[in-house]
Amino acid sequence: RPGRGATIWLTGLPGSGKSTVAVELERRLVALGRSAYLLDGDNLRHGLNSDLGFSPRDRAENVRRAGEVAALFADAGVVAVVSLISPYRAGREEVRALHERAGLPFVEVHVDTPLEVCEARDPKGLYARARAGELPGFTGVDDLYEPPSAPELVLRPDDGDPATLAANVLAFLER
Ligand code: GGZ
Repeated sequence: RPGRGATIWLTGLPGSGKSTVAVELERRLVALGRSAYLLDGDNLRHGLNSDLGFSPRDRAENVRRAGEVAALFADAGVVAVVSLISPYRAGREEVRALHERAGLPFVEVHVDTPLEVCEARDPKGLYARARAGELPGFTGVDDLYEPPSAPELVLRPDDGDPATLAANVLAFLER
């Protein structure tokens, strides 16, 4: 095995920038010769999780499956970079416990971009649609986001652009 596997779990509001950081992090890991693989919520919902919507129950199942898959990658020696809103603390804690039971490193990263900033960015226009009532149950508007209570790492927009934030995660991993 070229290196030890791990799961890097990015959680945050829609538009927080977690997917952009995740892409950059995966790219940097591969450039360093590590085997890394990106598991993005939006992509998983086209395949593995195509049967799931956004009810609390479906989100919990979405997080559970992504956690199981990430643990398999980590067990195979791959760094799984997961980008998922994963809004509920309990679900993330279950994924953490799964990794701990298996002796696999789990790094929870809170992409802590304030709601106002996410909403101002609104890269896909989803906040606007949610405010107009066209997207009921949108995280941050009328659905809950529970921030992590003890994440390994917090990334804030003031800390820099996505490339810098990805570099911060790498620096944390190297310690
Ligand atoms: C939140 C939603 C919703 C609702 C569609 N709430 O920015 P995006 O568009 O591309 O990424 C979001 C994605 C969220 O999927 P996740 O699998 O990460 O969510 S969770 O962890 O909560 O299961 C967003 C889009 O799906 N989207 N409707 N109602 N995000």
